[in-house]
Amino acid sequence: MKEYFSMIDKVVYEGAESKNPFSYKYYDADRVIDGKKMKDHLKFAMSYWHTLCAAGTDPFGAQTMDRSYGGLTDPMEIARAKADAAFEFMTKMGIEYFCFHDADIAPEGKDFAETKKNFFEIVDYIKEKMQKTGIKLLWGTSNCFSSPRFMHGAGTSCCADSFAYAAAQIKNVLDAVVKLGGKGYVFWGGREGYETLLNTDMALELDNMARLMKMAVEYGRKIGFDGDFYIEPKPKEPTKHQYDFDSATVIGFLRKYSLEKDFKLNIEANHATLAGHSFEHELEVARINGVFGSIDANQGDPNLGWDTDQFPSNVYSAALCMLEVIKAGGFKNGGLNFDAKVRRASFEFEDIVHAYISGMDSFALGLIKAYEIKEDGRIDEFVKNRYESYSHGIGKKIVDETTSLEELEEYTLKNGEPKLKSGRQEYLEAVLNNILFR
Ligand code: XLS
Ligand code: CA
Ligand code: CA
Repeated sequence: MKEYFSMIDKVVYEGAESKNPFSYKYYDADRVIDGKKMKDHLKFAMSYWHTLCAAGTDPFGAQTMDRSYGGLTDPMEIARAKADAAFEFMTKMGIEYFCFHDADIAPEGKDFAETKKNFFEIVDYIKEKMQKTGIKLLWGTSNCFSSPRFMHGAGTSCCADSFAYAAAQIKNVLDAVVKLGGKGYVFWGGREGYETLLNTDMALELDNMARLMKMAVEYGRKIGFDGDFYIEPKPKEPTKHQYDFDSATVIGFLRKYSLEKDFKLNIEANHATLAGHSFEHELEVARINGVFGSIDANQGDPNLGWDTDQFPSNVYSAALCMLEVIKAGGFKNGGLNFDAKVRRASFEFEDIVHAYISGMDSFALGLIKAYEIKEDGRIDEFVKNRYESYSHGIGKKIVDETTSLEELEEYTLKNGEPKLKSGRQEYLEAVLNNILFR
């Protein structure tokens, strides 16, 4: 079989002192942290689209990367070569999960019947490779945003036929996810939003989106899908107003349509920052509302401000992210999917290897540091003490819901001005740096 990543054999942990570019400096898959192997804390996944399909185009430029897999032209041959390259890459890197859109793995045919045939042919091809390697599917999804047929949206389209087309795609991907033993199905609403209210019935669009999701749950559960459905929030791009703006917005939607039993959130770092939030904010909102599910690990660039989907190298952010994952009790069906692509000028296959090593090492270090933050205890202790006034007296009555506005007025008349304590932000930032850089 043709080799695509011939520059590596097996990438292994060599420790922080190693200068070998093709080694992990921090990711030591079998190292046990808090009773669990690093690889099970992190559950790294490869994104099929960015890794095997993205070719370096941007709004101003043509592709910079050769994705013909040795000059192939037949779309089904390319699809098989992509799968070969994907499994070669994951095996060599020690990545145990992957994620895909239907459109990533197989080409569209002349009609939906042929598209379906192509898709399941490659699903079977992938299944064989999964059985041989032990690599698992983290989640699957449907690309209901690239084709012109979704220019008005998919579940929120004004055109019922587009809605039906999306539903048909979702059905097939759910079948594939079950066939491949996957534990997740993602809804990312790339075109589920609007450009102008002048042509939009927002109420109908949102009701229809929920209808599509309900049908997906009904069908998925019927065919034995026992994993999680996810919504992946994103505020904008490609539509101006995307309905799944951020975690809080999605939670409101899930509750309005009684979908919270089957759905969790897939939080992407770059989408959080586009929404004007920090990554850890989005994760915490999901966690405290019981819908933390999975993560798309990447990072944006504040100087650019769009969805750059860069490989994550910011250890500070990775540590705060992994702290949230630890607080959530770890991943269940979810994991850390590198929804990230190499820069346009990093056009060689070797760059993909460096990108994943950097991303995986950043999150491995993030995990190590997150656990140290927890063990150190100074930050948790500070937070606990900050709210101690709710553990007794009038504070306890507030928390127990045994007081009233009348009693609180009486209390205030008697006690006068509140006695406040400092928030000590600068001290806590110093503690964090002390743990991160010792
Ligand atoms: C795009 C999204 C997309 C989803 C899956 O911005 O991140 O790639 O993760 O459709
Ligand atoms: Ca994503
Ligand atoms: Ca993104």
